[in-house]
Amino acid sequence: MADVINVSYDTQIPNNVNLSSDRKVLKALEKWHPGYLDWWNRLIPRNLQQSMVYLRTAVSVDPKGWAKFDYLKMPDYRWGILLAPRLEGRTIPCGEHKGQPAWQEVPGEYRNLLKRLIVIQGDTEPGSVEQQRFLGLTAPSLYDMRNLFQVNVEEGRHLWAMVYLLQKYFGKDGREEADDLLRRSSGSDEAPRMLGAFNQETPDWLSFFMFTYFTDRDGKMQLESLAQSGFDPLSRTCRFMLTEEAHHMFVGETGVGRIIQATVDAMTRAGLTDASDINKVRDLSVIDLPTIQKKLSLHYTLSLDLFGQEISTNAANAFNAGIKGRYMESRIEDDHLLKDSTYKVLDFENNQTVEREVSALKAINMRLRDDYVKDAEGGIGRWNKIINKAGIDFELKLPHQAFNRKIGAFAHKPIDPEGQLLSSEAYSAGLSDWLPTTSDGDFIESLMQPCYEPGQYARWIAPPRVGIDNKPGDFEYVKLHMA
Ligand code: BYC
Ligand code: FE
Ligand code: FE
Repeated sequence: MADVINVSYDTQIPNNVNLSSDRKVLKALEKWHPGYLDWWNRLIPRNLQQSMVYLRTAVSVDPKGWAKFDYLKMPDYRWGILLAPRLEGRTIPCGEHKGQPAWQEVPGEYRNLLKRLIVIQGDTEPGSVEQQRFLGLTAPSLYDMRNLFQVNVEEGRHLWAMVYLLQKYFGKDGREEADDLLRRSSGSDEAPRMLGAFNQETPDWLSFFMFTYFTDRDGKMQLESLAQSGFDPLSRTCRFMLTEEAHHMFVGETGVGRIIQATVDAMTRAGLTDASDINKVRDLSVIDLPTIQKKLSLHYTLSLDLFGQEISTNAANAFNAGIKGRYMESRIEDDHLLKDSTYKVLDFENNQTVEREVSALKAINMRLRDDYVKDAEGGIGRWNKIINKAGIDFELKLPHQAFNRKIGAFAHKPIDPEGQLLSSEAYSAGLSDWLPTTSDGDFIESLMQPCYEPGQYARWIAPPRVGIDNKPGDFEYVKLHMA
């Protein structure tokens, strides 16, 4: 049967996986659906749910035109199940089954390994929406509010994507896992989200933009490696999710860039050139550059933790099984088995950070993290250009990978942003210079006043260069429902 490119609407759940003739899975999804809607409706504040938002909805998996823009209320968003088209003759790209036909059903021996990865992936998606649930109330513009909600509904769809895999391929325990994805919640004491970064607060819009820049980028890298999976339905799902992911990182990069722009513009108008004179800059109602650096360091290091241990048997097993590949696996020129090759990992030995050559198989997480760091560096350079252009002497930097870590070789070590091991006293004393403090948070929060006039922007953020879907500057991206 030919692959379906366009979404079919003959069931409640838009899909291109022929759900209407897959009664068992359709029934399971229909049973799960009300719980999902209930989760969504309880999450986002009511008057925002009633507002008309100019959103894109995926209506096809054709790269040339997969999305349609229109006004709708978020609860009416059509969360669909979309898999990228099957690639003719696709084979398992790596590990001991390399070259065999990709699996269309779950390989029994890897069932638990596969299920665990799908559950972890699925757990992050609703976690992020929970973290961002109140930001609409302080949106700096309708444009930004719309982008927030676009990211939110798509993360909701990513949850659907993983729930579909669990319900279609993992029987009864898949259905239980799907229910648990709605039971856990970000920051909860009894049932928190699985990975640390998804239990942190996203208290303000600077955090939101840093999160979408750094943490959604972990999402991109993990999805890229799952898109290499020998389990074809997972690969196809992740390939389509990546289409949506690009916008999330765009929101993050341009959001931070626009905050920096507003800061340097305000400094220039006031004749300030010293970025370290925090109070004078804050008096202008913009966010000072050192505080932006602290937020950057926080979100970057939280995201590094999402790559797991530098040396990992789990990761070696997943690669060897062909369940998870490397970033751009098919473009790497080696044997894709890694039995005899080595890779350099960062480690901590004799109280120093060192590079150590280990089995490449065990270093799969480290390699993905290295690819992530390279990918993340690009935007930092572009942010620094905005600062340079304004003639201000300040440079944003990624801190050393050993700083502020909770997972891996550097977990809980008193290492500063330059990678130097300190005494625990010196480390504690330095923290307020390196990571956001309560008073930094209070200051940012004081700026978080909603700005809901079409075409208007809060003072601390510059307008975007172009609109969404080529809309003009004063376009009303959200028609607010005033309760
Ligand atoms: N927090 O051998 P290791 C996204 C555990 S983001 C808590 O390194 P592995 C998104 C680990 O589970 C992408 N625990 O493990 C972004 C293991 O426990 P067990 C999400 C952690 O499996 C923004 C033990 O420590 N997707 O999509 O190689 C918005 C040993 O560790 C953590 C994925 O992550 C942690 N940070 O690596 C919305 C893809 N790290 O099993 C969405 C799926 C490690 O010994 N996940 N542990 O009890 C994976 O591929 C891997 O599970 C990990 C961990 C990379 C996360
Ligand atoms: Fe996602
Ligand atoms: Fe995302």
